[in-house]
Amino acid sequence: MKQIPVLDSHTGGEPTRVVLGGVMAAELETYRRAILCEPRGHEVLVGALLVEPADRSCTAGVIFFNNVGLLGMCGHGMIGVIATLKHLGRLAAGDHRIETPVGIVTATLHEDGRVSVRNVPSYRKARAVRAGGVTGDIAWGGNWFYLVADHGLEITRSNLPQLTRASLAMRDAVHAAGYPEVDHVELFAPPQDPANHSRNFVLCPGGEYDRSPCGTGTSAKLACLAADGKLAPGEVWRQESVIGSVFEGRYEAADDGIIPTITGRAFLTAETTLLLDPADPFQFGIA
Ligand code: PYC
Repeated sequence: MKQIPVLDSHTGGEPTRVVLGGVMAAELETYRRAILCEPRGHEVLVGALLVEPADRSCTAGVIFFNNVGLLGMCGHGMIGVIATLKHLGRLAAGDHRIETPVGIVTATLHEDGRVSVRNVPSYRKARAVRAGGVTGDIAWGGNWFYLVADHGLEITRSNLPQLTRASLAMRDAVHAAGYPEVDHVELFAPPQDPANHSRNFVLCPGGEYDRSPCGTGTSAKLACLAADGKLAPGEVWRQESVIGSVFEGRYEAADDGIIPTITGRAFLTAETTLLLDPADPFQFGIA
């Protein structure tokens, strides 16, 4: 049987499964669903394959993936990767450069276990794009987002089916409006906790919702706030998720955009070895 050792964690409720061996980057597409999907996982899982970095100044390289393909960057996932590497004794508190397919990020492991991710440069590509009866911005934060505030929906757990349906329709509409690169939709509402600035619902590429406030989504939000002059460099933005977990974000000004830093915390949940039996008709997952 093929064996794939993994370590699971969650960051603000959103799970990450770090692949520690058994799969090389060139084989990832063959094993992607086996690692993430049923019967060994579930559609919400984000995978992180550790690879040798091309840039030797980096501690590690990471390829993020989900139930439908690869992700450019993943904020909650990067926080999970750093917590995992700390658990394994492979890194200590301090700054660590980590290579991703969309650029190098710097992850700082704090003494108290929190992790800050200085993300790739982020920017707003288009403002006030009308699609599917709503208006929103298109922004890059390591993945592509359509960010919408005028949706008229309650961002609550009891409203998740409606939020998911509406966001899927908005994504189709924004593709038809000329932005086929958008694979995440982010809806905003006032926070439930007055200590925070905003609450969001984030639709992920495979149709699942992000339990965390989404690190790349919060980066895209910071880029829009900066472009509108609504948040100053260094000022803290507390983004609350649909389940109430929080990321803290701030940014530095950069040419044509910003460099966001997102802070959160991950907790380990399982250490296991996945087994793929050649006799199992579902050895590669239920697609
Ligand atoms: O935290 O960037 C993120 C993320 C992307 C998809 C799920 N989480």
